[in-house]
Amino acid sequence: MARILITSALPYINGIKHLGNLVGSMLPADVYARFRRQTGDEVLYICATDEHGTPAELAALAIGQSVQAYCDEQHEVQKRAGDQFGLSFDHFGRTSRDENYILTQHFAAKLQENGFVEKRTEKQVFSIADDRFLPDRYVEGTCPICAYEKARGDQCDNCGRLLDPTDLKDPYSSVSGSKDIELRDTTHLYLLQEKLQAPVETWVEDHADVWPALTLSIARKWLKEGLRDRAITRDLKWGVPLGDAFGPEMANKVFYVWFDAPIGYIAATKEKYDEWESWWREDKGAEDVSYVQFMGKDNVAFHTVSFPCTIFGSEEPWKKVDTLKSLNWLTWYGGKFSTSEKRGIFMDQALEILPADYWRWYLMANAPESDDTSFTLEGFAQTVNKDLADVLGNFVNRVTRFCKSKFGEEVPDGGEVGPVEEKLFAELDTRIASYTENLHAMEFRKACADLRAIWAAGNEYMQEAAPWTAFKEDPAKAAIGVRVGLNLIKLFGVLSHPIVPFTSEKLLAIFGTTDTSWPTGPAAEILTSLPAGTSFTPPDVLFKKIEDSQVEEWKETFGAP
Ligand code: B3M
Ligand code: ZN
Repeated sequence: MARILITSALPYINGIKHLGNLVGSMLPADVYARFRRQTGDEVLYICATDEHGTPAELAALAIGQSVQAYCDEQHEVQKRAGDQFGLSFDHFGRTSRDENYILTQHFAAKLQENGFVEKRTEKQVFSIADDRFLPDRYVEGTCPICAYEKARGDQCDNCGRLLDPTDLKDPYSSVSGSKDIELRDTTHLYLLQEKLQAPVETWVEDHADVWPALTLSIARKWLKEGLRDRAITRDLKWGVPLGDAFGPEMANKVFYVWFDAPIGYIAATKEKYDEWESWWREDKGAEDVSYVQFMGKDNVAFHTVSFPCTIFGSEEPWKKVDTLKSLNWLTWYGGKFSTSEKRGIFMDQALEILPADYWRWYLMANAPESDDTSFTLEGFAQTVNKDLADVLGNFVNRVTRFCKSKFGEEVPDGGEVGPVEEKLFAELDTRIASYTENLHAMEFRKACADLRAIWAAGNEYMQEAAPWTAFKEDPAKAAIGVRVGLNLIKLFGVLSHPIVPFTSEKLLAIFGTTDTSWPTGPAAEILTSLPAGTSFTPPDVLFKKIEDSQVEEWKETFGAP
């Protein structure tokens, strides 16, 4: 039994996540966590809301709420949506809790003690009207290159040029629109990443054989450019306070959100488990833990380079990630899903129109693994109708109904395994092995293709065994066909659990079981394991087909192009 620690990138607090966020980290992590639990491993799947930083402050301000109240509320909203999607977090914490304050301050103190932080004074834009320093992207003005009037202080969205706020002509605060802004001196703590390049680089290269290509290429790109020292504090009120450890002039500042957020993985574990160190400290039991992180590609640099700098700099034996599964973008009809512009479908809206498994199946079967993938409602409807309704749903319906009408609500006796069954068993042996391997490798699209092929093999078998035609002349032949068919339903219930857990539960409930242990023996044994006489309850229709008219309606509702 292996010990598997799993984390998915912490969803930012400013509102419910869209389907792109979901498939980029939390959903694949959940699939993997469920699978590893089924194979008998000890799994700890941790996530949390990432609550600090300017966007949270501004979102709260915009609706006249205190940022604490805003985060309290949004945390609950995200937690509920996660539950409804079946995300099986062992704990869903919050980076604004005490545990994270304490650990973040601890890491900063260690970095200071070990000579990896330094104070530096610099000039930053201060908005007098807003009474706050403005992060670069909240300063807007006219682009010096292309004259676009809404260029941001970090970059011009029109010509793509990287900018400094001081490059802008006629700069103003994008928070209030005020032009009453000036440059002021401010002092920040810098993490001396240049000094930490060597250990981080060695560590990355040590994983060159095991990290997926996308992860490795991003990490290498950053290392090749050379790590630069970076400010880990901000002039904000909402965040982990520096306290008095760094001098009185620093006491009113907070840590940068990207400094405290990854520490949140550890802190969230500590929120719930007294034995949290056995997962996170190599000197306290975590040396045999295997740690897997899931995230979208924009987060990879923070996890392969920045956060490792914090850990290496602490010079303490913290558990470091073993494998990072990173995903590309899911796009909304080829464009961007966007939280700020409310473009796309969000988790709560998705569940208002269809149950979680419809989305889970589509998203995982089309996970943006090797490339960005376009979400379309048309593609969604097609996948659901074909895979879930026609292949899986129809199979279950046909077998249970036929059995009920001819043999009653129990597994029929009689008949013997023949060549048709042998052929099915052989195919399933290969497919299940491949499915298992792909789940282990976190190759989710391939895994879904295997699962679909397993369902389809069931249909083909029923087609050939054709108990409905056999029944009159040869009831024993019909009985073996139905018996294997019922066994297949139970097997589908187990194998489908990682991807479509609610459906899995329904399939297993047909036979009154909840046992999802991963199958190990040969298919010939598995598919004869339900003894004759076992009673079952035919389920209601598992999946409803999506009508063209619904697709049209949703396209309208969600503003599909
Ligand atoms: N909250 C993801 C994002 O907002 C970010 C992940 C943090 S993981 C420690 O892009
Ligand atoms: Zn420009």
